[in-house]
Amino acid sequence: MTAPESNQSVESLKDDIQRHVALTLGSDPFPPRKGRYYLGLCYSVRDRLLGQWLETQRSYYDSITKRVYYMSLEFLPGRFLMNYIQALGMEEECREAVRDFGLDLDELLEEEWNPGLGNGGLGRLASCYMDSMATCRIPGYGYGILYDYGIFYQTIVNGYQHEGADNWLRQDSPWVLRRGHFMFLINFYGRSEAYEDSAGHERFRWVDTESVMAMACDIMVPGHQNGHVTNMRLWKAISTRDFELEHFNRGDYIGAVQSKVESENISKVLYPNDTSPRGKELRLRQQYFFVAATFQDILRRFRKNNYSSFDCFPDQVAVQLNDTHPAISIAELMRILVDEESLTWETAWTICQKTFSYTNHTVLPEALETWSVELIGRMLPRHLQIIFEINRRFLDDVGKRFPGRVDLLRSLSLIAEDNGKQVRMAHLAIIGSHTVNGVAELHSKILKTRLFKDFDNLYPGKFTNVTNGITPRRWLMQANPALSELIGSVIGDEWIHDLSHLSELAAYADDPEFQQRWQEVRKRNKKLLARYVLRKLGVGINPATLFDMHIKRIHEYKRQILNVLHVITLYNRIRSGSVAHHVPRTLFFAGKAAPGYMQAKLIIKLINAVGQAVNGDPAVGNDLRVVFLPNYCVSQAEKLIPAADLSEQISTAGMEASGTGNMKFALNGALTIGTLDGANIEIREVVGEDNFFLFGHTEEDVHRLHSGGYDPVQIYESNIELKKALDMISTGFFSPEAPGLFRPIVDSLLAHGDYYLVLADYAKYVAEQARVSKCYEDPALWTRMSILNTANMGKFSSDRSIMEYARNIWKVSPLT
Ligand code: Z16
Repeated sequence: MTAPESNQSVESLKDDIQRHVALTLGSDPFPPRKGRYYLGLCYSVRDRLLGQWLETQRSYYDSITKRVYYMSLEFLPGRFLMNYIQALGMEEECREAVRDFGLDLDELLEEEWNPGLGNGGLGRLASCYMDSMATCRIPGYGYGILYDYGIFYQTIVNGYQHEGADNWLRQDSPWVLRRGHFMFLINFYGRSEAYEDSAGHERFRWVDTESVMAMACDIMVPGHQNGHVTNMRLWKAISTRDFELEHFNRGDYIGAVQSKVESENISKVLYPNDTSPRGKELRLRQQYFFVAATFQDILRRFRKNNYSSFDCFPDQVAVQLNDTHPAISIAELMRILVDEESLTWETAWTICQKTFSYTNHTVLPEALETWSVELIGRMLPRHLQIIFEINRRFLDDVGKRFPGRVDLLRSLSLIAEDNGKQVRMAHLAIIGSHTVNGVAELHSKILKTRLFKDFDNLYPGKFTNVTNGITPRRWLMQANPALSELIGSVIGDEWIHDLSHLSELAAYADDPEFQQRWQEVRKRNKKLLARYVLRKLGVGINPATLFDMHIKRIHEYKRQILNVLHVITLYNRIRSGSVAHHVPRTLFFAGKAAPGYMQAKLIIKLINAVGQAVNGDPAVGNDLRVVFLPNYCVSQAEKLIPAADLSEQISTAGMEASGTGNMKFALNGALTIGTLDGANIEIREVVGEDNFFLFGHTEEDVHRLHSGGYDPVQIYESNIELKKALDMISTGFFSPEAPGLFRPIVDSLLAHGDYYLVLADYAKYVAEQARVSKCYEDPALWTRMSILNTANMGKFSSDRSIMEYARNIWKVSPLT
């Protein structure tokens, strides 16, 4: 770009910003104020994307291509502004424009609130996939709910988690385009009524329903500098006019307003449980609301292309179910095809199976969704009938193929009977889909050989794997500009859209000059983080120490406790002077606990209590620090990850389906200490055994130990350091004001069998941590390992994942 042109574009951007401040926001542009100019910049950037977005959406219609519908109750897109700016390739322009107003772009970016429309990995994965669909030009849409309140805002008060309301739309977001005229009617409750059609066949219709409207709200997702902009459509609940009129006519004004407000509660708040769904009525209402609205939109688009027959529906539509949360889709599509479009059951079922595919994200038994037959029957009476009919035909079929196998019928049935009648949503998703995938090799294998073994026998080839990925745009280019620049200076920028190019870095792994530049970048990132921690917590940390990070949802299977036991062990060693010298470490913890998960909340308190003891002990000095950063979210992850030396991925083997934080760390040059679990296994495979700190029992060991004979008490008795650490916790060393406070944690380990095998892995973990420290003392070795981690992470781009879905599951190809 020539200088005059770029000056011109900077000048016109400046004009736009001021015009928006004055005419969109109605504020005086003088003097330039941060908050107003931030919004002015947002609107100016948005203007530049809208044209591309309209054109992309039009091109779908023109090419009558098969589209992908990625249905997810959760999205965690993170902040948009920088993502949009970089997608448009106008970062320098923006920096200059705001600089001319005496403002700093990086400061403006901090004005943006994070849309927390998800819990953790599953929601963030959906957003990485949106980014990759846009960058790979896969014709697709994301569908979800526009919650008024995202995941709760976490504060730490006296070491305890407190939950605050995250009213992220309080000040309208410039990124959410509300389509006030674009609404669908959604029905609930009522009853299913049989009637005879003109040909004398028995048919059903859903009558006497209550209804609510779904309003479309769109968010743009741009590809990286390719002019392609994908749409994410989030539904917001709006009460129907009928609803109001009925009450108003009765003269019941207050009642009218009250029921209006209640019906709009559907999209009010995200449920904050990550892996243990609670069978709450409002949650099922959210699921169906979102499914019914999305299918009306899908059908509207299908009809718009003038299709003569529904037989070609699966050639036009691929629906990916992100976990079982949208699985009621299968009954909904059957209802539409059979009741409204008058297709035969058999035809409708074939269409369904060709349309849907389902991604499973967990094997934890408490996470597998079920809904009581009573609730579904009440809220969605016609859908329950359809589910029963699907089940009847399915079990009929199984009975014919495996005569006399009552056990098999019971294990495969859509209805579980052991705990009152419950509909198993995973079973519905499996039989209604053509493909079911797990999210990492090990996880997919467990689905086939343990969790859904009987289904795998029944439908050979239906189960497959697509290992998760992360978008290099957000997780390297945007989050780590210094490293991106260094990488670019030796291998160019190809990696941004083809991450396999990172392998060219391997040639520099032992180059002393490159190593030094690598270390400088990492040091710089650590200093930036230290400044952030000081600002946020008022705690000083030393960037020369080893930054050891455990950041993810707080859950027993993720074993934050194992890490805490290591910290206490180091603490005891330092205090007793039993190590000649110690590699100074700073431990970072961050993550939210589900508000009803008491054990997880107690773990947060314990981390903070241990931190308080360690940080306040003069005997420890700089050698060990523990910080818990409140309110972990996407933009906090972007600050933490580029500054990490060590990534903690220490879940009990077999329990973390994939993990994606593990990928973000390794991509940014952190080394991993981890178990053979989820995607850790595949990360270790590509970065090399020598460049990964492995410990712990394997999934098969875990399975064996769970089958009997595991005795944590015996391990406790025989390991002095472990015993000491546990005794300190249970006798109140970290809670002198309430000595029994942490008893439930120690009880879960000693009295209740240590289900997550913390004690079983303790010794190996502590030993491997010692190896970490030793390697860290050799900067050339550590830096080499770090470079080789980044260099070999090409596989974990979400572009690769999306292209696998496109080729093998959706059967769609990129637009040209
Ligand atoms: C979630 O984030 C995940 C699983 C689940 O059942 C529910 C939620 Cl909200 C996570 C997995 O725990 C994690 O291993 C995986 O990487 C992620 O989903 C994306 O697949």
